[in-house]
Amino acid sequence: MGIFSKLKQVFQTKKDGDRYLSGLNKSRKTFGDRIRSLALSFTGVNEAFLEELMVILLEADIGIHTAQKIIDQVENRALDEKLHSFQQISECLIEVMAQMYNSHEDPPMRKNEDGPTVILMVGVNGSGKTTTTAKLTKLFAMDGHRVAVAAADTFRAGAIDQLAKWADRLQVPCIKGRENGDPSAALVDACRYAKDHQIEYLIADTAGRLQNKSNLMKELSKMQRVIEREIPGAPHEVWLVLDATTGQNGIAQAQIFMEATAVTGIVLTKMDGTAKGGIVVAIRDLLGVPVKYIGLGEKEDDLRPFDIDTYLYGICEELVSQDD
Ligand SMILES: Nc1nc2c(ncn2[C@@H]2O[C@H](COP(=O)(O)OP(=O)(O)OP(=O)(O)O)[C@@H](O)[C@H]2O)c(=O)[nH]1
Ligand SMILES: [Mg+2]
Repeated sequence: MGIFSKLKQVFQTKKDGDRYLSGLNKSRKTFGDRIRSLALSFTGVNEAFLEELMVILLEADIGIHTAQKIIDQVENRALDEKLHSFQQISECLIEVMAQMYNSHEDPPMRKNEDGPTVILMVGVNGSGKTTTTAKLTKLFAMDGHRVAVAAADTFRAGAIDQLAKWADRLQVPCIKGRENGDPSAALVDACRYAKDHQIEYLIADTAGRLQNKSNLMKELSKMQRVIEREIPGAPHEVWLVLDATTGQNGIAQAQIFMEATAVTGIVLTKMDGTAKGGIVVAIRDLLGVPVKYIGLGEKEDDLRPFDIDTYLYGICEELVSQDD
């Protein structure tokens, strides 16, 4: 089965396919739709075609390093496998992107079988940590889990209230830090609460202050230390929240966080607001970290687990359906 048929099949199983399509609308316009329009001038895999392809990849924010790798592979495969038609080449392109993503192993989410599973949310300010904490709470709660949140952003005025309001609305406990207090104290309280109340998932929201690497390292390692002291093995997951609209800049941010702590996954927010959806492939190629969830809007229901097939379908719908 060709990759287009496979993507279509995967997508058909989604109950909420429309949500993916509307959330990925902007990226589809700059990526899939433009690749499709290359069919009009296509005369073969020659320099002119590869140049146009490069421009599209760069405008989708795939980044020069990853884009060049993709182009080289498409060119080599076109030669080796004697691919001539536009349909064959476009399938080859999407397959190369899928393989690039799938070439890293994704361990399943680490879960604590003997108590609360702790997820620490980190990232620069405004990336969407607090909103994503609320959205994750909703997803886990809808799956029937007992969830609590820790408001450990004691730095920004109003941050604790912001999460407390979400928690109220979602009817889950929120363990609050004290404004300007030590975030680690809030985390200790939250871990104790989670243990005493049979909480399955404790999601900890942290401050997103911009700071230098050594301060970031100190702060993150202190938080991790106190959590681990309360719940051995915790935090089980550290998710870096990245704003997709920042494109390649997000990669630089991710690198700083990855040097400061063991990031186990990425949540890519604001995909609905950007044409830079290609960043998913670049993140994976350059950092190797899996994208766990994508944010497709501001509301509590606008978070989706990430899978590469649905994503590729979402950014190339008409291209994938061209043989229908
Ligand atoms: N369109 C869109 N907006 C989002 C998404 N995720 C978050 N936002 C918006 O981004 C803004 C910042 O979100 P927050 O969750 O407060 O970000 P934060 O990382 O907690 O910010 P700080 O606490 O200041 O560090 C808010 O207006 C959110 O509604 C998303 O997936 N799509
Ligand atoms: Mg916040």
